[in-house]
Amino acid sequence: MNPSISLIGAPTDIGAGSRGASMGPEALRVAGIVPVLQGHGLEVLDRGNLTGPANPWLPPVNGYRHLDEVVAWNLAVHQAMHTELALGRLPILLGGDHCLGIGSISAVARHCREAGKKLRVLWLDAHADFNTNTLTPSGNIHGMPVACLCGHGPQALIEIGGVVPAINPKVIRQIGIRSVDAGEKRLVHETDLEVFDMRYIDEMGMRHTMELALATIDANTHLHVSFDVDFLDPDIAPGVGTTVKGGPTYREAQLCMEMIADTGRLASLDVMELNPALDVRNRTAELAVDLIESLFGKSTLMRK
Ligand SMILES: [Mn+2]
Repeated sequence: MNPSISLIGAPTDIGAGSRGASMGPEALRVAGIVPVLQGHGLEVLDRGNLTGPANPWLPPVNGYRHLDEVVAWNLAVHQAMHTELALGRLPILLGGDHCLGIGSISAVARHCREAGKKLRVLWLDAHADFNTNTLTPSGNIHGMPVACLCGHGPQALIEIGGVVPAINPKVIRQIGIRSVDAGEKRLVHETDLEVFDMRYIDEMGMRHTMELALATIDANTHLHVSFDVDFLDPDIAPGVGTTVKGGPTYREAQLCMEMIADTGRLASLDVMELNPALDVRNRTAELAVDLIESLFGKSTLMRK
């Protein structure tokens, strides 16, 4: 049965190191996300945009930039995502910077506890996003969401889902990683996070990577994808604030999305860090929508 989709816009760059991800939701709409999904026979409701505090653009305090504002936005995201999941709908969070993954995934985890579902989180990103206030070089909280979800972070963020940690690190699979800070790397190893970095993808290929990342998913699994657009190679996706060269190509990204679609288990999605201020005629938004289309079953291959 086709899922009913709810779009939730979160127009903020409160956790980012450059301004402009606040325009991401509108760029995805302009790129046609609603008609593209409808074209696959999906029912789509655009819930509009959440609201929250403006970006005061201040320096970090105790290793966190804009902590109070980040908490406010994440509480709004948590509530909105959880509401859609409780209605039996498939929410797509239109970011917004990746700090909002805390509110989104804590809501998904809470829903899974309530519904007796197993959770699997795919974190598609150039970065591990596993910093803490003592490890971070910048204080930007969009570099910390995975650590916060695993219980490393300020109380106000780690407890948003009602349980600390919000998720067991074992449910996460990180894919496409190619930029990790030194201290962050240590914590990733200590936590035993399952990371398929670009070296792994280079050596083993995207197909083998995705087979492993999706292994043991069953009919009772809720699959959440947190898609940071900086996952993609900057040659094809320039419209993000934290580009890192050497990411997946167009074909590799398509295969990644198609193999996720093949599981039939995708139940929630974040599309994060798209920054129209850095984009070229909205091409990164159009690429993101193209890949989302594949996530929902468009096959670029000759398949029946
Ligand atoms: Mn990220």
